Amino acid sequence: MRLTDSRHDATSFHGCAPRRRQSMIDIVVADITTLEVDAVVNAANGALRGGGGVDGAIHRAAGPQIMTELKLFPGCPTGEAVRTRGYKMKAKYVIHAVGPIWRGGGQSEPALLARAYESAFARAKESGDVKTIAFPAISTGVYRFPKYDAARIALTAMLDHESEYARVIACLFDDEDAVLYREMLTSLRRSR
Ligand code: AR6
Repeated sequence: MRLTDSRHDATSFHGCAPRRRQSMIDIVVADITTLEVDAVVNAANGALRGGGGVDGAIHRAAGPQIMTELKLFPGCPTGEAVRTRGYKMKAKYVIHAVGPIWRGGGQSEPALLARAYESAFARAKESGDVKTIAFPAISTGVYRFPKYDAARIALTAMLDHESEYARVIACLFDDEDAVLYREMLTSLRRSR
């Protein structure tokens, strides 16, 4: 199932005029490794040596060369991100962003998650040729960040940067998460 921000498909006048894009944030349910985008963001760990979840899926899809490139980095602090090539994936780049482990909220987890999204956007911008970028819901799996707050933080960053990209994709793994994202996006747009 594929869900999109409803504003994305709005027509400008009585349905007769050419379609006009109002939103560049797409909310989709998919395996992020299958998306045809310039950059896929990975929910990595600080060691940058692979793992489970979306990290494992990306390493499997990209092939072993991605680990060879990652070994050039000593690691990556929480809230930061590094960029590698996408190798066997359709995406030209993988941006490995390290979100925080949820420890109850008193260890700057929300600020660190926001920084992870900002760092990922910074690595994308530095490449000079990323027009389309897809994000998983960083920290909401093994790292247990509460989904509602994580969605608000993720979509706030995406709204801040959407004008710089042809497409920003929030890629969720199940329909329930996509519904949460869609409602959150509508509410955040209203409050801007
Ligand atoms: N495509 C899109 N989303 C996915 C996919 C996929 N193929 N697989 C999982 N998700 P997680 P984290 C969703 O645990 O919480 C790893 O071991 C998943 O449903 O992958 O940041 C790393 O090496 C969830 O909503 O990342 C780290 O050690 C979201 O992606 C640690 O897990 C993030 O879940 C990072 O934990």
